[in-house]
Amino acid sequence: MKSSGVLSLAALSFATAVKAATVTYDWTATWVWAAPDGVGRPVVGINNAWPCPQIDATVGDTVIINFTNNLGNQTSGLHFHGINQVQTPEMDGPSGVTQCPVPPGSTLQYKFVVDVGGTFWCKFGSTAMLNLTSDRYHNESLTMVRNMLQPSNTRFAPPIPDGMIINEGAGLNVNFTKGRKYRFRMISFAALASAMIHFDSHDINIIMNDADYLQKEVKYQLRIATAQRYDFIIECIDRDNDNYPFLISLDINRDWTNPDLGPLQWPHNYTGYLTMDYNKPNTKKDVVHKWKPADDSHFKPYDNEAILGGNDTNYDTLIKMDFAFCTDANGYPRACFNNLTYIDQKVPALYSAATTGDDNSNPIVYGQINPFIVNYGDVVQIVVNNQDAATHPFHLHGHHFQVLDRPKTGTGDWSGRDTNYNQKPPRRDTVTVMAHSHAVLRFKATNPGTWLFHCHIEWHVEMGLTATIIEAPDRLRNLTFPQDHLDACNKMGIPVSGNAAGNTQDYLDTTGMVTVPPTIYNGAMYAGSSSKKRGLMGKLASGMGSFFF
Ligand SMILES: *[C@@H]1O[C@H](CO)[C@@H](O)[C@H](O)[C@H]1NC(C)=O
Ligand SMILES: *[C@@H]1O[C@H](CO)[C@@H](O)[C@H](O)[C@H]1NC(C)=O
Ligand SMILES: *[C@@H]1O[C@H](CO)[C@@H](O)[C@H](O)[C@H]1NC(C)=O
Ligand SMILES: *[C@@H]1O[C@H](CO)[C@@H](O)[C@H](O)[C@H]1NC(C)=O
Ligand SMILES: *[C@@H]1O[C@H](CO)[C@@H](O)[C@H](O)[C@H]1NC(C)=O
Ligand SMILES: *[C@@H]1O[C@H](CO)[C@@H](O)[C@H](O)[C@H]1NC(C)=O
Ligand SMILES: *[C@@H]1O[C@H](CO)[C@@H](O)[C@H](O)[C@H]1NC(C)=O
Ligand SMILES: *[C@@H]1O[C@H](CO)[C@@H](O)[C@H](O)[C@H]1NC(C)=O
Ligand SMILES: [Cu+2]
Repeated sequence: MKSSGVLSLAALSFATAVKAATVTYDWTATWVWAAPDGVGRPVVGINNAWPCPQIDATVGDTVIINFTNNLGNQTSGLHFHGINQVQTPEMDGPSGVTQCPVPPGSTLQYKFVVDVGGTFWCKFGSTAMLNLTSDRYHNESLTMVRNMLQPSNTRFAPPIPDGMIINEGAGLNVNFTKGRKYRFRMISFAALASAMIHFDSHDINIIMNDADYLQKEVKYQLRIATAQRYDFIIECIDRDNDNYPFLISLDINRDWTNPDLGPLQWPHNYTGYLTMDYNKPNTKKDVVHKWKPADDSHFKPYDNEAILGGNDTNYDTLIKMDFAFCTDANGYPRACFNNLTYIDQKVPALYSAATTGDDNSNPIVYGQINPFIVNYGDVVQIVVNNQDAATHPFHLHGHHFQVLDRPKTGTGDWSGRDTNYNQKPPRRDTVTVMAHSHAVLRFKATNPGTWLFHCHIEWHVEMGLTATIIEAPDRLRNLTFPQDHLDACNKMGIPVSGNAAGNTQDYLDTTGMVTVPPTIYNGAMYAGSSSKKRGLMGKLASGMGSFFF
């Protein structure tokens, strides 16, 4: 799988660059025992510790991470969620896409420039200033994925979380002082569930989504889907004179706006406090009678950037993806775009793009990874038709897209008419698409690379709900890779050139490409160099995912 033991990275402060610096880290992944909610299990730690360290950098800085995989029984890698990797597509991290999985005992260096400010994440990142939330699974992920990917799972059911954790178990309690404003940076590392948040007696002043500044929005409730980030301000005002509870609830409904679902289920509540007086006991509960979170598709970008292309109809390339669950040739449950599930190939997509000459603009070269070719400079419009009865959060690597339209549940597929779009659309990198409805997104193709577009529910990634944007292939033809990246491939026995099947003679010959997903799921399990399997986000591998603040 493309996301081999990916540890996603945390938290960069967003100060404006004064003078570009280089920040270097030495990170070794090892198994450590952790019990953030009282139930222990092995998790992937960095330098023998968990929670993992935070990266602090400034826009313009170069970040270098020497990453060593000492997990012993699993391949791994790092992905820097929300960092666009401008001019460094080979540093994006997903195994099978921009690199090979890093086998145990190997070291590989990530080096990139921080292109935008804001809150990003390292799946293992958590510090006092960062506040985080997650759903929590007690079972081992490999077992859960194997149980899910069985022909008997005809309802495509994902594992349901056992609970929720906030700030890796540390909780969230804010010392609340009159006259002060508190900036929260909320990150969802959840594998499945979104979270709702509401503060007793206080507005939520939303100023940023997914590291993009917004015109301030004053709201009462917010919903954060897996992989999203929100920065908001809570003010301690003159009349405040109490300890105020706030409520975070896991949203495990398939679609919280659907009135036909029966009684709403909010099984996992967390109450935190804005504490003004430590001598008062924190016993008050924040009660929410109905969740009606802010509609983030109507937020406005701080910089007022206009719709790309200048108007509703002016774009160069249309990528239309119909998403529905599907069944493969062996009767296993999968998720499909346009009736095709993503299947990991022999050669990582970026390596194929770099080594197949002019043919790299032909999607056939890449195999069944749902490749979409876009040309340099194109204004690209992505339309996702969600034909499922649940909402899904879709995430794009390499870009922050504009959200032109994200209509309500039951709207159905996109009509094909480009009208009534947001003229100043919010930009972000993860958007929730409503059930039986669609979303219209745009970005400008000025970042050559091979970028994943996928549902960020980890279970759906494992079912194949992923596409690959092959951006500006003519500018990828002479891309070179660092020797340590090539070494990882060699050690894994993975070819580094040719088409998806590793054919270096006839790039359009599809012989040897993988067209049916394997029936036995091995995730990132490593059993010596013969194992080419990749899989499982580190999050799942470690059973973690957390909602951070
Ligand atoms: C990271 O690796 C590079 C190349 O091997 C080395 O020069 C550098 O000293 C390492 N940095 C740290 C902090 O270990
Ligand atoms: C949470 O975020 C607030 C605002 O940034 C910060 O003051 C506080 O220390 C953080 N608390 C925890 C427990 O992380
Ligand atoms: C975890 O394992 C137990 C015991 O096998 C099983 O009953 C439970 O359903 C599993 N939970 C998940 C979320 O897979
Ligand atoms: C919050 O206040 C308590 C009690 O005064 C103090 O012990 C604690 O260190 C404070 N926490 C922070 C993050 O300032
Ligand atoms: C969780 O919070 C919601 C909203 O206030 C409430 O309706 C529900 O009863 C709570 N659930 C539990 C188990 O406390
Ligand atoms: C997917 O398959 C269905 C049923 O066979 C068909 O109606 C539909 O047109 C196909 N969609 C695409 C995008 O190929
Ligand atoms: C790639 O390299 C070849 C050989 O060095 C050169 O002829 C060609 O112009 C380069 N192509 C691009 C797109 O830079
Ligand atoms: C790898 O080792 C860890 C820690 O001992 C263990 O929890 C995990 O199940 C192992 N993974 C596999 C795939 O065997
Ligand atoms: Cu999904």
